Amino acid sequence: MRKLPILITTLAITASPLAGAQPQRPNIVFIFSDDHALQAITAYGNSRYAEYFETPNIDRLAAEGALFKNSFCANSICGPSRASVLTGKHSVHNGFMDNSSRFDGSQPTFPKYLGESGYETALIGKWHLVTEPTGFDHWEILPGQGSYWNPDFIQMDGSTKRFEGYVTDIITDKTIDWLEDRKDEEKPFVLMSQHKAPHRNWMPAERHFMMFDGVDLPEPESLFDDYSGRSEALKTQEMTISDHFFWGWDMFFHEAPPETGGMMDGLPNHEYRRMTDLQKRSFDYAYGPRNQRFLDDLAAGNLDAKAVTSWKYQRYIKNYLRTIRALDENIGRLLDYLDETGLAENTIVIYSSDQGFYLGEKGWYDKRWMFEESLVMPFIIRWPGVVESGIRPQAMIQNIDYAPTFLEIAGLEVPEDIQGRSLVPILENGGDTPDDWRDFIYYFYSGESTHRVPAHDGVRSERYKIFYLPRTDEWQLFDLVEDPNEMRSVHDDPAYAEVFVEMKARYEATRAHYEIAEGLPN
Ligand code: SGN
Ligand code: CA
Repeated sequence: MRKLPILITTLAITASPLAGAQPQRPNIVFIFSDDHALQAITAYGNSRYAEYFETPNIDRLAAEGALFKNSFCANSICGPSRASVLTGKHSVHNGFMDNSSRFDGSQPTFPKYLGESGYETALIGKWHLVTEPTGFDHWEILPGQGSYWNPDFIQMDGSTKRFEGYVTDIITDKTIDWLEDRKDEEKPFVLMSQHKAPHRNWMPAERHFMMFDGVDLPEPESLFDDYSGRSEALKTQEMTISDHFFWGWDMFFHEAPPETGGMMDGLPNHEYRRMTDLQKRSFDYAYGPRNQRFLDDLAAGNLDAKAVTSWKYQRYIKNYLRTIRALDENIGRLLDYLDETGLAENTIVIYSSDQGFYLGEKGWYDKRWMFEESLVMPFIIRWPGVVESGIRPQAMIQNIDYAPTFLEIAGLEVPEDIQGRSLVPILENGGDTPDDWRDFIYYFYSGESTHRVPAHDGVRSERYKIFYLPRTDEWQLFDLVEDPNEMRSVHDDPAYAEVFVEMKARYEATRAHYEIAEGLPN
């Protein structure tokens, strides 16, 4: 495989005494959400929900900047994705392999490099890397996954404070407050505003409880996938809409009815328990009658197993999109603030999310697999005066590219050990892919026990995807042109014999390039 060059910029570090003479380096506002699927962003196109649901503010950012269509994750879960963003490295090299890891905060990260060069650095919202944030002048984070309702925030002195209201609104309030009260207005800043939404358990804001009432949203074609033509492992995961939702936690019932309806018992809606009496009343007013209708139908025997799954899908997708409505509104609020204060002019704004998500495709919710829905990440960037409005770069990028991009934006050298590549050459060049850009992205999932998705790693080119499942010693190969929904692995199809050999070689070469030790993942 062609060696992927590490980009070294020759720009001087502008924290030098000469800095005053140079134009102010741009500020960076990095808006990051949790589990936002591309299928639920209108600007990404082809959303099956487009007739019913739009993301006008994210779309506005996309209209004014660049939207990367081929944007991928290195490891499709929360902590690992965040660790890759901070370090510019694959999981194996930053040490955060899965959500049971602890982030080694002593390692270099892009906020540290930027801070050392004179940026003011702040982080607000979801962190989820277990250890305390390092490299930020200011931080205020949710504990672990955080809560939607009346959330707690860990303060820099180690104490925890509770704030009444809805988490997405509060994170935006805190983001704007930080901008308002910035200590040193002479310094450029990097601000990471990181949302909990739209992560499970998909609790909407009160103002969105009734959204989509009386509407049926479209189902994905593969909602009732039988998993034929692919590894048996697709059958043994635990993330189906049909069997792996909890009555309380996911479906918003107060207690399990006598008939199970294919749902699991045991995890109540502990978000409800956090609500004030008034909030609870409003919640019950909205969900109570709908729940009762379902229970009556179930008891009357009007719903077969398929109909129950369809009902659960509706409950799920509506709540998911409702949480995104609040997210999009708040992104609009932040963009307006940047406009009104004039900050927008010299501020780069990015919208991204830690990985993609299944919205019923293949019968699933959640992520983890190397299949397209969870492999992708939204990446939208607006950079006034540099990025042409509305461009759609085609280069295959990954979250390991964000850190080197921020370094180059700040005029810093990209250290040799960073594995990603700066996107600046793409951004400055109308979105065109440089000739020496990568042809393959690498993906690694360690196979933690949550949801029982087995370990696998692989590579994807523009057309093909191959991954290896070490526990069962199996290969999967997909032709994304002939089979965009990845319904049939062609690893043993004679017509693909050559492609299979070629892709296996690419897999080995890419692993060698990123220095993935033999035996990993296991
Ligand atoms: C929780 C969720 C899972 C989800 C993980 C990881 N379960 O464990 O459904 O896959 O988070 O999500 S829940 O019962 O607690 O809601 S991640 O985005 O943090 O990686
Ligand atoms: Ca996530």
